[in-house]
Amino acid sequence: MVDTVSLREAFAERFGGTPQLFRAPGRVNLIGEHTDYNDGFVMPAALEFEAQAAASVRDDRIIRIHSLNNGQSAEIDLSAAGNTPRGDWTDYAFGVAVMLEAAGKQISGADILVSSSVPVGSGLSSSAALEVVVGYTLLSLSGHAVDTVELAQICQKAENDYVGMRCGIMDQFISCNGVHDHALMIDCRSLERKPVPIDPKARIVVANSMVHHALADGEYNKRRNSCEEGVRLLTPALGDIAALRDVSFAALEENRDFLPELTYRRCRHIVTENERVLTAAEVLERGDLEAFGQLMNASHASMRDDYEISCAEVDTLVDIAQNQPGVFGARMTGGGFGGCVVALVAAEAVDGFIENVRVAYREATGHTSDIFACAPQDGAGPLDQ
Ligand code: GAF
Repeated sequence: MVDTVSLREAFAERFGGTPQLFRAPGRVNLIGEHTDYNDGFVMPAALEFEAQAAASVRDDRIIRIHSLNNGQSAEIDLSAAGNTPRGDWTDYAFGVAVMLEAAGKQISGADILVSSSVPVGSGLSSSAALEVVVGYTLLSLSGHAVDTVELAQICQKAENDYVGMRCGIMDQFISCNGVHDHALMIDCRSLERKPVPIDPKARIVVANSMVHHALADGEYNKRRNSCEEGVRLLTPALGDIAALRDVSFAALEENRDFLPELTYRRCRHIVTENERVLTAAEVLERGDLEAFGQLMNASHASMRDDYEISCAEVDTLVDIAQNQPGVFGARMTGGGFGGCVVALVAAEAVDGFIENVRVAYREATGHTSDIFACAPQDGAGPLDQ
């Protein structure tokens, strides 16, 4: 992570003047995968990894952006008609500017320098962190109060309609609304949220498989289509269902003959995952870490076997993690096809866990996993000046 002094200096060198600083975190999801776009439940936490922006307002309608991560610069003129995606990282930033305007939030031009410590392609939401920090920055520089629920929705819209990735609301929502030392139980239909404290006896540990399979976005959209197909095919039997959130496991089982086998398995992941998240929130509240860990393990099995979004390296990493002393549970986190594994580990066992998992995963795959214990953070905001 770049320190704030260096961030200011880099800004002054590139654009001149004194910037304001903002931040937006990446996330890890403890449980509830692919449930967000089914109007269901998720339980992410915001991470220490974050996107940071140094920015100042301009007196025209041009947004210039420079990334310290890749050294690239780009600009967009908000007053010009027909700003279209370029197919690169700038779409996450400019897409948010375009969607803010479309939502009726007139924004000023700005010079923005961004720097992010969220590893790209690791399933920790580097894109949502970039969207949210840019959105927060543009709103603040333009004198708008930031409504963090609305900002999450606008950033999701940017990703859906400008970038072309049909993601749910989870990543943007937790980046906007994370709570220090807590996971956040989110109802992705009502957008109600409840902070759930993490028992100090346990630590959230994230291990990066260091692989990312390129088919991720296409497969993601296919999973969404399967869920929508499930709703369509179940509607005649179940009546008015808006999303798989409205289907109980018993109802799914009774009506499975209406679904092709693959669609049935996709739906079974979502329906059972929603139930797992609801139970997970209950058991975490009463400090039953063993029960929470079992739900994490079951979630992984469901992602691997029913939703088929895991891959060999991630399964190996999960298997190694689940079999360490002091581990309550472990599962893949994020969209899938590589990326990170999250484990809940007894506080006193964390050091041994990190060492053992690193060695065993390297022996099994040749990859050296980045592994770190996390302390959940607050959502986006100004960066300490
Ligand atoms: C990605 C998406 F962006 C989220 O909306 C969510 O669906 C997640 O995959 C899977 O739970 O991070």
